[in-house]
Amino acid sequence: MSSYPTAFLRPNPTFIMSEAFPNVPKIPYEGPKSRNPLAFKHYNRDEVVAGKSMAEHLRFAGAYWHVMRGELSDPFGKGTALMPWDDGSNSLENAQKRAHVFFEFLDKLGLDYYCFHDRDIAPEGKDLAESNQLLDGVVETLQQLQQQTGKKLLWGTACLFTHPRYMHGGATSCSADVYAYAGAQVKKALEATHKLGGLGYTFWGGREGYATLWNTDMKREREHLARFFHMCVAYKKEIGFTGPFYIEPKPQEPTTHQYDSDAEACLNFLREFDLMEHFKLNIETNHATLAGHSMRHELAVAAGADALGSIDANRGDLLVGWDTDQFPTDIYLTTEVMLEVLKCGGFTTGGLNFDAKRRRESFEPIDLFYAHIGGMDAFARGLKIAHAIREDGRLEEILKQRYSTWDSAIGAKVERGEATLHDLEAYALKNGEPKVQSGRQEMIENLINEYL
Ligand code: XUL
Ligand code: CO
Repeated sequence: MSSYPTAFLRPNPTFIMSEAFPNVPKIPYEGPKSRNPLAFKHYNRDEVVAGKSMAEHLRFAGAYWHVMRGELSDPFGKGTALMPWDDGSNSLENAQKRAHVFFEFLDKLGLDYYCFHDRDIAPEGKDLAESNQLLDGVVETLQQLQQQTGKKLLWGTACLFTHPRYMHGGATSCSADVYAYAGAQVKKALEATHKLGGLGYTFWGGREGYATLWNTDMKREREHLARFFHMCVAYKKEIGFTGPFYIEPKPQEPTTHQYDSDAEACLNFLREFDLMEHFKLNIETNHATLAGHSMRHELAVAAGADALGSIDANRGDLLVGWDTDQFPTDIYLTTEVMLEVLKCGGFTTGGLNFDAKRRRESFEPIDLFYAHIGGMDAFARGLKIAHAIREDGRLEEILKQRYSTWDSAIGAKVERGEATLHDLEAYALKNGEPKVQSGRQEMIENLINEYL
């Protein structure tokens, strides 16, 4: 066991909310005419849209790793972010202080949820036992902060990609010893998530893939990953954690190829290894576009399999080929996302987690607020527009008409699973040359623009 002094593991009993952002008030809703950059123009948390408040629909979460640990480095330069509250040390006290600052941030923005990796909230110790102890210390602080503020954990996860031991992967490592270490780390992260009442638990396999096939036994690695997930399912049941597991697809970066490359690949994996009932997907915009898909495509694939669990809200840059994790500000994008979310009945355990970071040049703490305000307002508009499009009903009617031949005669027979090729032939001979209709794409796009 580690000899970390237990006094440090006790959270501060007096608990005083820090004032890391003294010049930032609680962000108010001031409406579209406001010119105050520290106010919401569209996100009015209690305003009811389609029978639910905006806050209930959108379920915004702050990402601990970006807000508190994002130094804003890029592949060519070191971090620029100013974090005056952070002493830069790996001490437990510093980690606990950060947690207080984070909750001040959540509170001022009115973010109801948050997400973390184990190693964002607590430092890595000299060995696994000490790392676990440090994590316990911060989890206690977070538990207190949640109780005081009513904020909730949307999901937790384990960081199986930063430490050099994971250079070949965690659950797909060529080393069984590393695999065991990864299992131990996930076990602890699951316990932490459960203790904090987490609504879900995410697996993002950043290094679960390969750099080159020359040194990789892909079949074996995928089977190891499936066994890993089955062990996690068993442990989840053992501790009574009832939230869903999410897989977050991404095609590459840092690997050349990640096994969870896109929604279809994830669903195939889950079906192949009999894991479907335990997992949903956490779809991230910039990962979708890196995979060569639109965000809407990935959401539709997940929703089609009844596996749309949660969303990592961000966007990429058309001109930059890596995961830039920018804040979502494009109303067209947020409208498409909210159309898909509303279509499948809204979030249950999931939400919109801002897995997004400021640009390296936006290095002041106040920029954290501008960034999130913009993302929240963009999604509030997306929600309202998506609802208006659905209320209007014209789009739905166009789709209904487009597929109307499936509602009767041979179409209905096929859908009921009662048709054979003999039936199709008999019908086609009698029916003659089929009449085809215009897809009306431009007309539909014009219709959508009426709402923007
Ligand atoms: C990395 C990424 C992660 C996951 C959680 O691209 O999106 O932050 O969301 O591990
Ligand atoms: Co993410």
